[in-house]
Amino acid sequence: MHRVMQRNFQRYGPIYREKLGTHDSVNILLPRDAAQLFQSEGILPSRMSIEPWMEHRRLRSHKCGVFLLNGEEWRSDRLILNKEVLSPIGVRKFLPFLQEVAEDFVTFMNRRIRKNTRGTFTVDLYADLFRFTLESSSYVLYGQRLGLLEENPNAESVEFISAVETMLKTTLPLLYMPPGLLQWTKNKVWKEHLDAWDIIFSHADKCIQNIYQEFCLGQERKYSGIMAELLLQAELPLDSIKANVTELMAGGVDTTAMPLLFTLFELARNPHVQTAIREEILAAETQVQQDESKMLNHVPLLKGAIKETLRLYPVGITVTRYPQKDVVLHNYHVPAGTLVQVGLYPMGRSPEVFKRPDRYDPERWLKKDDNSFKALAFGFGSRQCIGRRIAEVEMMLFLIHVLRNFKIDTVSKADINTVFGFILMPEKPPLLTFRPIHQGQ
Ligand code: O4T
Repeated sequence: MHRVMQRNFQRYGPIYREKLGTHDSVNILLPRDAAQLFQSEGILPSRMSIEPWMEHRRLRSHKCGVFLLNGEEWRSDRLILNKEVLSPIGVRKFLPFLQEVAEDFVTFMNRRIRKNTRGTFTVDLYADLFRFTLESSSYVLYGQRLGLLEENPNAESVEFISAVETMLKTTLPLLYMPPGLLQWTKNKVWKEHLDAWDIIFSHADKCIQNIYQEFCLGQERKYSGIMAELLLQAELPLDSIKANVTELMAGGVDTTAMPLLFTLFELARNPHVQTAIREEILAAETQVQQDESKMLNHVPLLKGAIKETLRLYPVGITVTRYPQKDVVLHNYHVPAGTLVQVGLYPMGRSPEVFKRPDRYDPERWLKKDDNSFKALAFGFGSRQCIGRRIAEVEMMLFLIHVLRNFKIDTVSKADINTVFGFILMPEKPPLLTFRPIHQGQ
């Protein structure tokens, strides 16, 4: 899908119309056209809905979270959630939780390295990164550790991870089915999709239940995650809290694990970039005397590396909008209600937009060049990814701890082939080698 879009832009130019199944869309890739689209949106932006997900919620009479809601319902839930999930106050409260899990990941890696004699460790980090991101998400949301970075993680959480993967993978083939046809198709994919959702919701429900019980017992009042804060504030009804916490929980696994894998791979095959970032981290440490919450504002090159990863490997390959009022894009009149897609993958690799797009060069984000509307992987404006701050802080702290303790190398320097399975993933996960940096070396 992402490569087809890239070919279409190369063939038809920076804007083209397309009909994909029942979806009629206008596709753009230039930052100034994206700016036009986003600057014309109102206070209730709406995205392409995910029909199979809506169908599941209807079938099981589950409430929708902000990802699936639209209009005033979306806005009222979103404004309440923003305070705990996206605001700097919310971030300051949950940051220490992410620090703890990032440190535990280093311990988890060292334990495995000590096991094998050679002192280095070559591993397919795919599964481990999912454990890290699920451990982080559930700690930030429920204030509870799942123990996924211990010797033998509990089976339920492992089942949850594979359910999220299955759900995402089965979403794509169902996405372009005419709505309403889903429930009549006996086909395997729809059944697999439903089963995966049921596992996701039952697991999230269990976590929510025992937080709720603890909460009702009136625990001592220290911050114990986003869910507890939402219960305390009692601005959202319990079933809305459940729906949104389930989206945050399931939505924070693959979407954060993939960019981490791609970043480690790019740093492994660009050792000078890796060294520059490691030096920036060590310098920042002395500046802030180990207070890592301040550190995040002293590592611009690391921030650039994450932007560079999301440029080349955007987790969501498009940002979609239905403009509420007519808009002019690239001198074309686009009537309200048309599905407009910003092709993030083609934009990120377009020489019209980025000089030397093939180079992994975090510095490009630090230059005074005009980078506006070029870093859109988390979307834009009031409807941007609500998990953005959790994901950014989680990735920054993970990379700070990993780069401080290990040199990363990769077996093959060849480009990774990417496939689109509702999120952008590597066709074959790269093998990474971890070499411990003994403190003070
Ligand atoms: C939509 C969301 C939060 C649930 C289960 C989600 C996911 C998931 C997600 C989060 C970005 C994306 C991109 N697709 O551009 C890849 C799983 C909710 N999510 O992965 Cl209940 N951030 C997806 S997008 O269409 C938003």
